[in-house]
Amino acid sequence: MGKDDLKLLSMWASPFCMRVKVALAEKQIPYEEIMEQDLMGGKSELLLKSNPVHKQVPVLLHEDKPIAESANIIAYLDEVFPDKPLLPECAYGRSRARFWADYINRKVHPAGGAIWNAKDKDEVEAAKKNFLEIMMYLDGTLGDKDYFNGDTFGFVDILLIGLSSWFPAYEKFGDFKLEDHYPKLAAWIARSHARESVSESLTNPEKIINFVIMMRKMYGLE
Ligand SMILES: N[C@@H](CCC(=O)N[C@@H](CS)C(=O)NCC(=O)O)C(=O)O
Repeated sequence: MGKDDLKLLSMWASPFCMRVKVALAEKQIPYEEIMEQDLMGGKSELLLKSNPVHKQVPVLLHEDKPIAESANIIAYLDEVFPDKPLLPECAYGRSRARFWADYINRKVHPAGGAIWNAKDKDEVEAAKKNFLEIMMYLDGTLGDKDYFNGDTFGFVDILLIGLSSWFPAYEKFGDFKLEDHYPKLAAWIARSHARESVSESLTNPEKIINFVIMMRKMYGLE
């Protein structure tokens, strides 16, 4: 498999792109990253052609064939490159992984976005409460395990750890610390960040916070 076979249409602030980068790093698959710098302004022809339905990054081009939606891309990589599997071996384990993947995909990023998008203190408090309720179930299913599926870092960990790149921004604008509410989940973040695949794929939190400040100004929130 040469580097030219896989291209990732990406954007530095996208937690969904970060997920795919973590998966590629875990599986030690070489690829070329093509940064789509300007998602708000001009999207490239390549992105529009590769993901005409959602027009979003990430898109993985495998031998020029486009695959969209981060969780779908990671499941595809796991099927096509079965070394170092990310999804559990047994059907029950895979079904649980897909259940939590769906929960994370639907809930976490929008709930976090509501915190930094809030117009006033009451909205911040309501958004923070909702976010923490969502995290409660994730903390519960993680329990005392090192990773969501047990001892090995896998599919569900990757989906959530990508999104965790924005958690410092939620904490800043919501004025809370996740570890005060869910120490086990906070320890899981620290444990996951100690992996090279994660530390090298996630954007520095300060850069994300500055990006959020820029968007808040753009939306007239500060
Ligand atoms: N469900 C998608 C979400 C991808 C997504 O929201 N991408 C954002 C960047 S973080 C994007 O491309 N936004 C541009 C737009 O929506 O126009 C996935 O998991 O890949």
